[in-house]
Amino acid sequence: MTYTLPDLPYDYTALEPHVSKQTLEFHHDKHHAAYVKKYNAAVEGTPMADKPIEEAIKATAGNPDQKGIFNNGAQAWNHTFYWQCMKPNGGGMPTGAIADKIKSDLGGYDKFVEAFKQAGGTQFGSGWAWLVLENGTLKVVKTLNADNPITSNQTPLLTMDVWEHAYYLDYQNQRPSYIDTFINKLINWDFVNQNLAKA
Ligand code: MN3
Repeated sequence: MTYTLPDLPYDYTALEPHVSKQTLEFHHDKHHAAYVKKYNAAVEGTPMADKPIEEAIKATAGNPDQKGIFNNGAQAWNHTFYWQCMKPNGGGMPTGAIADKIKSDLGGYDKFVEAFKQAGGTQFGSGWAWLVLENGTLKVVKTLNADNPITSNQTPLLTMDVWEHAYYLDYQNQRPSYIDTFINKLINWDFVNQNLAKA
């Protein structure tokens, strides 16, 4: 199954001033596009070529001989998910079912913010911070490089890219500023609520 690079769900300037047009052009058109292209090339002619990308990611996780499929497939999936996790005028307090669940499972919005900042800020090198559902309970986790929680039986609800390419043009080395902005100005809680409803 050829994986297609999705268009951004908003205009390239839609997240300014928090994420610049230049960042989205590089991040989507170069980085994400390259992962998609390499994934499709890596699965071509293998049994993975007929499988949905999620199946290919799960089937190749932890297999050193299939790193090309796993790394590019997971990065292709993660970025498609990440774009939807942001929206113009997003961020701040959640509403709806996720707000109640953050209260009951994580101890409230402030605790979520603390845990999410911690996850994103302490991921050494490249990776991702996530809000996931595990056995019906919310958890904040981080993953290294391309890793994705679906390989640990967790359902992703929200993610934040903390690879330098996600923020360097706009924030240089100030990853904490990018994380604060992501939380306060960008999170698309509607998308998180949709993911929770489907889980
Ligand atoms: Mn990225």
